[in-house]
Formats: sequence, C-alpha cells, structure tokens
Amino acid sequence: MAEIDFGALHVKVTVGSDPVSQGDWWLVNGDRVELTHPVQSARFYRHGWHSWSLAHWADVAAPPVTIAVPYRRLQADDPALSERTGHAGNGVGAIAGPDGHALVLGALGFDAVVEGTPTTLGGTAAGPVDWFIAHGPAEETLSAYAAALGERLGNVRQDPGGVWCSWYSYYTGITEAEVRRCLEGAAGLGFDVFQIDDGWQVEIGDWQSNDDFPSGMATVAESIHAAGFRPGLWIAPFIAHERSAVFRDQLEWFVSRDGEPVPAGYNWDGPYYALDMTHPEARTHVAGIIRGAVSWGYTYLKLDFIFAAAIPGDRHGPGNREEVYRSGIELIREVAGDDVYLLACGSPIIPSVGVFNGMRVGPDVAPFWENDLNAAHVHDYSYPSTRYAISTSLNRLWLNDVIAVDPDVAYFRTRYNLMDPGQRAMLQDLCHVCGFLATSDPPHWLDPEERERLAAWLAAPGDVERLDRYRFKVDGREVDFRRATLDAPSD
Ligand code: 9PG
Repeated sequence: MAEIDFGALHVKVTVGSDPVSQGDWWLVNGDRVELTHPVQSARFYRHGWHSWSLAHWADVAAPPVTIAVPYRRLQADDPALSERTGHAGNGVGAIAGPDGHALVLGALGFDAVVEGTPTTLGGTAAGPVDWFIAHGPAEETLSAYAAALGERLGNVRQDPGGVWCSWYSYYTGITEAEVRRCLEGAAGLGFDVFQIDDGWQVEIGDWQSNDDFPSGMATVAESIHAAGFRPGLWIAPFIAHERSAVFRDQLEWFVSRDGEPVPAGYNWDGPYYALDMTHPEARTHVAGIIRGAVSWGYTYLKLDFIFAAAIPGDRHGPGNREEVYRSGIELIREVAGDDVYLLACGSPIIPSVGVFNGMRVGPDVAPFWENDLNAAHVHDYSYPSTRYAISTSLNRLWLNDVIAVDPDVAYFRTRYNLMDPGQRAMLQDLCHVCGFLATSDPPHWLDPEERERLAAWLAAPGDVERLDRYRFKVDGREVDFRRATLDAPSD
C-alpha cells in the first residue's frame, strides 16, 4: 500500500500499482485502483457517459440521483451506470471538500468507471489502464486531467465560428424551401456555418435526401456555399431505425443479443439499432455514408446518437465497448479527412477526445426552462431543458482545452418561446462562456431588436473570466448560473 502526500491531503492507494509522480499529477496502472480519502462533507463529481447524461456534483453521503425506473430510457446514459446503486460516473470522478479542492481520479484509457463513497474513490476498467490522480482546485485539476487525456488521445480542438442549426425551430419539419428562406435571412448576421439537422433524410439509416429536398443535398450545399456559409449536415451514422432499408436488408450488421438485434434506444416512433463497428461490411457502409456527405460538399458534420456504437451487446469481432466506438470514429475521421469539422453529439465523452473538433457536452436545450413533471417525478436530466443543458455543460467546461465544448443553441426569438428574458440571457451567456455560438432561430422569426441582439452576440466573442464554479464575468457583467445547477444543495 502506498501513500500520496498532496500536502493538504494524504491519500492511500490501497489497490493499484505504486504511484509514479508526473510532476503535478500521479500515475497508477491497473484494471482496478482504489484510493482512501479523508475528505469530510464531500461532494462526488458524477460524470455521465455521453453528451446528454448528467454531470454534476452530488452529496456522496446521500443516495445518488437516479431516473425513476419506469421512465428509464436506454439513451439517457450507459445502462451499466444506470443500474448502479452507488455514486458512479464514466471515465473520471472526483471528491471535493467544502474548500472547493478536489481529488481527481481519471482513466487515461477507455471502458472505465469511477465510484465514490464517503471514504474512497475507486476506478475499474475492462483491462489495465493508466490512471491520472491529482489534488487541487476542482476545475483546474479536472482541466489537468483533460490535458493528460489530450496527450494520450490527441487534440484537434477547433472553434467552428457562429453556427445556424435547423433543429430547435423546424425539428424534423425542415425543408429545402425553409432552408432557402433562412439562408436569405441569415445574410449579414455573422454566421460561419449553416447546418441542416434531422429531417432531410429518407429514414434514420437511409441517408439519401427525401422529397422535402427535391434538388438533392449536393445542390443545397452549393446554395449554402454560394450564400457565404460553410455547409453543415446532421447524420446519425451508427444507427438505423427499424423502418430503414438497411436494417431490413442487413440484420447481421447490427449489435445483437442471443442472435436478435438489440435496440440502442427509442425515438422517431420506434426502436433504432446500432451498427456493429467490428463488422467489416458495416464499417464499409459507415465509411460510405461519410464519404457521400463530404462529396456533396458538407464540411461540417454533426454526428449524432453515436453512443450507439458502444452499447452493451454481442458483436462480430472482439473489443471492449468504448474501444469499438473509438475504432468507428477513427474510421470516420480517416474518411472525412482533417479539414472536415466533426462535431460529436450523443457521444461518449472520454473516447471522443482527439478525433472530434467539438462535442455537445449537455442535453438538448428547449424553448422552456424545465419540465416540472420530470423534475418532480422522473429525474431524467438528459431530457431537453434549458436548465439541464446549462447545468451539465458547465460541469464539462474542463474539457475546453482539448475539444470545443458545445452547450447547444441560444434563443433570441420570443416567438414559440416560454422562457423569460433572464433565462434566455443566461443561455446566451453560457454560449459565450463555452466559446461556442449557435442558434436555431429562423431569421424571419426575429423582430428588428432581436435580430440586432443576435448579430451583436455573434460579433463579440465575449470577454470571459471565471469567478468560481458557477459565477463568471462576461464582458464585465457578473453572470451567476447557480439558479440552473443540479448539484446537491450545499449546507
Ligand atoms: C435530432 C436531434 C438534434 C439534437 C440532438 C438529438 O433521448 N432522446 O430520445 C433524444 C432524442 C433526440 C435528441 C436527444 C435525445 O436530440 O441532441 O440536437 O440533432 O437529436 O433528432
């Protein structure tokens, strides 16, 4: 048994190899590591598996926040995490005291879980991995973990500039005609990327344009380009709906259990399934989807529901779940080339570093603050809500040096919007804090004043200073996000 002396804190390594100093952090290797800590009134940093999964600081002495069983949705988190009764998160975890200093334990590899108790912090991985251990101010220490992760996995972080995205206004009702109308209205507002979201395709899995895009996706990309924007497209390359032709025709390409394909989740009025990224033909198929979108002229791809490549189940070839996911996204990067902006969404967080330029780090926003029934009875914080998006995104800000953190879109419109001006402003400020600026507001929905505010927001990058975990200075104004947080109340 070894001891790490952090000065302010003595930590025992009861399981794992002898710790080796790396300067400001310690390295331990093993498929299991356990630290004992003396922190009183501790908070546990719970890191949900993928973009939409809850990340927050929980009271380690109280039961963890879990989704009410009848309402558990496959796509809310890693099913293996949802089933746990103790405090646990994916890849990284931390224990913080009331002074805001944290002991951080993070895997420098894949397929790892970190558990916390009032006296321990433990990590378990599918095979031996290196672990990062450090103690210091919580946000800084998590950032140091991100830097170590970037050293191992690579760092292709890039700012996309201002993004217009069709989802949060048109949803699946987007059409070529509306795209053209918004392209016209977007002139002069300061967007860089114009991204078409879900709704352009024949079916989830069948990535050809549908009848609402009569000119075809290549012509639409040309129009976007001619209007002065970088063409962006949403695709969910690792999934197929039960209605899709690919699912009907190629059942053997999908992750299964006992010979039957297993649903990766339910959406679009039915189950959708995961392409098996260890199956050579499924890989060729995914490569073809990406090659197609790039050949149409899209150089910004929002790749969604990609956790599906890592769901539990039987696969054709070997590999742990996140390893297989990694091989799938590496294939996508290889096909797309280095110049295509890849934005991950619904993505396992840790294994996406080094391949994606940016990543959604919280659940979807919505034109409302919070759903009261969900908050009172279901506790599913992966559900669309501006409050949940703010809370989880802020708790993933530590990734910002290795991947651009996308907190989802801000709203400037009052049309079809239940938020009050303060809530809208908080979301706008969050985007400046993250440095990722996107909106879905159709320009013709905005009145002149809203339009002006949007243009000003896109033009000014925002001078951001962090005061503490939830308080920032944005352009000299103090912005306090505590109203949004899903943390355990501090005593
Ligand atoms: C398109 C949308 C948008 C959005 C993405 C993602 O749990 N769910 O059922 C669930 C459904 C949709 C969803 C997130 C979760 O939204 O985040 O920006 O692209 O897909 O369908």
